[in-house]
Amino acid sequence: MTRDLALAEVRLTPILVADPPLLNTQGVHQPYTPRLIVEVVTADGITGLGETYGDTRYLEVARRLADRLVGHRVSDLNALHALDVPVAADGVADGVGAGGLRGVQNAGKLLLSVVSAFEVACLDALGKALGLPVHALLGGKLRDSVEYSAYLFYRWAAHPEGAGGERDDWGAALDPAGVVAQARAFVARHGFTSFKLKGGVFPPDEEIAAVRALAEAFPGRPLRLDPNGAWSVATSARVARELADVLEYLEDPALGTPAMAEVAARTGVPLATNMCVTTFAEIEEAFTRGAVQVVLCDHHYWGGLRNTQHLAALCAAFGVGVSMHSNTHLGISLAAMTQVASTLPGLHHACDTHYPWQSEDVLTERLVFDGGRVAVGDAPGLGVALDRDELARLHRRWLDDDGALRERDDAAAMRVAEPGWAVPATPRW
Ligand code: GKR
Ligand code: MG
Repeated sequence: MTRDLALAEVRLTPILVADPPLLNTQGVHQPYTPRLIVEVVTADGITGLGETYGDTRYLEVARRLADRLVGHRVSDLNALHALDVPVAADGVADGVGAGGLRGVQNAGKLLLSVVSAFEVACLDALGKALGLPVHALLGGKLRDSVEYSAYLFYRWAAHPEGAGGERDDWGAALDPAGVVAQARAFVARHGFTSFKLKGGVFPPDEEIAAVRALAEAFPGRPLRLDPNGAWSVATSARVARELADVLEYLEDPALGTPAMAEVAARTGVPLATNMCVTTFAEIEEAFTRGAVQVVLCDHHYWGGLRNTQHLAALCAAFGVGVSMHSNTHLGISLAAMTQVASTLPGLHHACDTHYPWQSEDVLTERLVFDGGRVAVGDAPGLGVALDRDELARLHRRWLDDDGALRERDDAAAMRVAEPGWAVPATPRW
């Protein structure tokens, strides 16, 4: 039977999803984080799902893109990158983005993040139309499950008084003992065997102590530390030296390719990044200078699942490793991350995910970590289904918000606890 793969409708639903008070160099996560759920509906009535950042500037671009998509065939994935969508008019300022710590922000990256959600939604719909999982559309899976790392954060037990938000039972983690307790909870709840600590929050010696405590509690397990570029070259080199025997890699110790290249020249610890290599244009300088040994792919940054595969191929050509970055995300993205990760031949590191921190989701069934791994589904498309009641509830929260939470702003969230707080100048230490 011939399917009509042309899009008849595109639905965009911005939502606010509960987020715990996780600390980073830019402040603290807000009680609710904006995400955008994308639905593409074919003329035959097949719906494909995608998910991306939900801040207004992404939403505006997504609306423009959606307008151009009716009549577009879900199999025309290359054409998604050729649609004429004005972005610069959104006044996206160049500079290090507070929301997402994704290196320099610019209009091109913003567009790729929006396109990524449409590409995933089209692949989901195409897979459903053909009766094939997304990984089959990407050339087929190489593994039946994908390993994720426990993403440890310094955090408060609850959002500050008056900030609102949902409560959870993770407790505070503000010192080495708290970090180890959090890691044990991750193991007990999800079976993770590899750990990443988000750093850049406390002075480096405290974070070194936390990683040492993890190494003692979990001997031989892969450990990573990521201060999001908060350190000078000298501090980065010192931390690398002090943790050389326990680190799998050190992630973005210093900000930018030149600084990372200097650190790399001073240490044998592999350096990873999701900040200085976030577009194809940034690869040449970083790779030829030996600034990074591992690149964290992220389909939201790179413009989709197929670009993620292209990135992995380029990394392989240069002998650079691949891992996977995450930002606050829900199950649609976790399903997409798992499907593409299953197809990457050179993936030798556990992927990052924020999913265990998200108590809410828009799926009828949450994805499950078993032994720290997510099974690679073989059901058509992404293999996930939308819970429309939950989508409506989280959208209602977005509608009811006065606008304050519709843009992720970790510094503003921090000021609720500490009025006058400002993002520290870089390098902080
Ligand atoms: O969620 O606070 C956070 C993270 O710091 C996130 O914003 C980063 O983009 O996870 C990220 C990273 O690896 O740099
Ligand atoms: Mg990082």
